Amino acid sequence: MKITDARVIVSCPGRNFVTLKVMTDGGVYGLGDATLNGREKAVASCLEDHLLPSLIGRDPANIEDVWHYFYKGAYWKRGGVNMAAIAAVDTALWDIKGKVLGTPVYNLIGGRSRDRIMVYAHVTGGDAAETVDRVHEATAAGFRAVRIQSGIPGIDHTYGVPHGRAPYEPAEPGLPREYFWDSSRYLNFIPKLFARVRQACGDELHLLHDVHHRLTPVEAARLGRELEPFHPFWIEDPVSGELQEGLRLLRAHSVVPVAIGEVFNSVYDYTALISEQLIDFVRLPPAHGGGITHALKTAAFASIYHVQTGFHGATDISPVGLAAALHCDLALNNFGIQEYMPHQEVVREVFSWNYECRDGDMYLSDRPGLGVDIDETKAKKYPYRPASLPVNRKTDGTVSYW
Ligand code: EZ4
Ligand code: CO
Repeated sequence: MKITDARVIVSCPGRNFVTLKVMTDGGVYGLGDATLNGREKAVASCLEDHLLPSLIGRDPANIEDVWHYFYKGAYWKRGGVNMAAIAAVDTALWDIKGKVLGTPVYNLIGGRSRDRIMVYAHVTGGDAAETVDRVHEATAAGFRAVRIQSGIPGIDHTYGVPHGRAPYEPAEPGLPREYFWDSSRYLNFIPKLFARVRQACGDELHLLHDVHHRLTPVEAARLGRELEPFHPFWIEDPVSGELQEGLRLLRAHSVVPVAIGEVFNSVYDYTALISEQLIDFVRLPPAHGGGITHALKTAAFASIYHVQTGFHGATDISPVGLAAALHCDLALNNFGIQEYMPHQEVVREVFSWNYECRDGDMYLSDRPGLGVDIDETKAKKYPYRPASLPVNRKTDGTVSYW
């Protein structure tokens, strides 16, 4: 079998998605997600200008060889743009292999380790009272795990806390907006939020929280300690991921479980964090970390140290990327939990998929390959629209992490 053609489809049904479609002489094609929020065109160019010309003519069956050809052969290794492009190629080849063999991808990577995939829902309120109300709505809908985020008293507009019930998209049209941040107000508030939610919802519900990389290591240690009585399932990105040493300080002072890595792009970002057992969950999803091939490698390394997966699954991962994560979730022994933020309704016009969320669990059908398709005619109806993630400033104007 030979790869005959490959094209990049950039489409904006409600938000921008970059999808790779790889065609073969057998008539079978495969899809990969190449969406990198706010850097869509860079990944499209990486594919069109640099990877795809040397992909044409190769045998799609040789996934491991193609992966290493692009990873080791590039000379410039790693990087978000490069690894998202390699991920798209890799995922498309797994999709092709599944379709050719007539079996779902999870069957090619170990089969089912479970029947259903526990997901966590996003719960966000303007304040603590509204957050509690929305947690009740999520548990009524069957979710057993929720990520709680809330507006912070004294901070005007916080990233990740949308106004009202508008569909939440992490990027907004146009140039980056600027939001404000105040760690001291945040640290004073979050333990109170957890106390209220625990009191209202009892001990069983899994509570997660995303710090969005904003704290210094010692601030993160304080947060970890103060949240311990409410036994969170995890706190996510407590410090910026590039400071691996920061996790040592947090770990020395708190037993709060830690999830990290949605902005990572390879197993090498994790070597100290996993081998020193400084974290508990790996967030790097297949779509941003070299595809299914590299996600399996990262997960296998994590499993040796009893670290589990908790893949990123926000709406800027397309249905193709989410399906790739779900096939891994079903197959991996050290699966922990999967993030799930439903796509806007309009996304169904362009993509069709084979997963379904019921009562807080995700189920995958046994459709061969990934089980996701794209309608290219519909995709053309929604041309690319520039959108950006916001920039955070401290209340005195200093640019900060977020
Ligand atoms: O900020 O996906 O855990 N989820 C998140 C997301 C990310 C966006 C960035 O593109 O932190 O909301
Ligand atoms: Co996050």
